[in-house]
Amino acid sequence: MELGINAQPAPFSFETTRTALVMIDMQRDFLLPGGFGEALGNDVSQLAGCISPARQLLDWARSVRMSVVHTKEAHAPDLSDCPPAKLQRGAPGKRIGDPGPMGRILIDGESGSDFVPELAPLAGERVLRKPGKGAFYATDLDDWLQKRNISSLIFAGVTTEVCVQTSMREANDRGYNCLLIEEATASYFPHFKQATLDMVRAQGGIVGWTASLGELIVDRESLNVKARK
Ligand code: C5J
Repeated sequence: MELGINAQPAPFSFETTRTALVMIDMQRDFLLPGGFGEALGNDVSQLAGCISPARQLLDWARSVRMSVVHTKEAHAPDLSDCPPAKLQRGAPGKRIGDPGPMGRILIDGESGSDFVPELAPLAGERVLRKPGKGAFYATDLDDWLQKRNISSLIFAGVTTEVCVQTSMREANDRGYNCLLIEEATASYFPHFKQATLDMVRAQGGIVGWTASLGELIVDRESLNVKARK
C-alpha cells in the first residue's frame, strides 16, 4: 500500500511493504529511574511523554503489517564490545557494567536493558542489540533491511539527538528515506529535541522528514482515502 502524508519539509510518500518502523532504545535504562540515563545525571521523567505516542505508532505499524525493528543499546556482560572511552562516562560506581537497581547498567540481559512494557516487541519483530549510538554501527541492520527490500524507515524512540539522530544520519547516508515521528521521540533536553527536528528537515530535508503522529494514525476510512492504491 502506498501512502503519502503531510510532513516537513515536504510530503513524504512510502510503500508500506518497503518500509520499516525503527523504534530506538525504548529501554528501562533510558526511561526509568536507576538506569543509564539517570546515572549520567539526566531527568528521566522528560522521556515519559513519548511512550504513549510511540505505542500508538507501533500499533499502527502492526495494523498495516509493517516490518518493525526494536533497537536496544546494551553491551555484552564481559564488556568486550564497549570501547574504553565509553566505559569512562558517568560517575564512578554508576558506569556501564556497574550494579544498579535494575541490574548491571546497560548490560544485555539485565532488566534495565529490557524494553518498557508498553513497547515490548511481539514475536516476529526484530530485536537489534547495538553497542553504539547508531543502529547501523557493528550490527547487521543494513543487510537485514536490504534482504527485505526496504527503502524507507520511520523512526521513533529515545533520545532524539543521540541514538535517534545518529541512526537517522547513518540510514540517510545508506540511501534510506527517513521519517521521524515528532511526538514519538523525546530528549532529556526538550530544546535538543526541537533542534534535532529542525536539523533533520533543514536544507530541503538534509537528513530526512519529520511528521506529526496524527498524519499516520488515521481511521480506516481516511487511510483508504490516503492510500493511492
Ligand atoms: C544515549 C540513546 N542517550 N539511546 N542513548 O546514550 O540515545
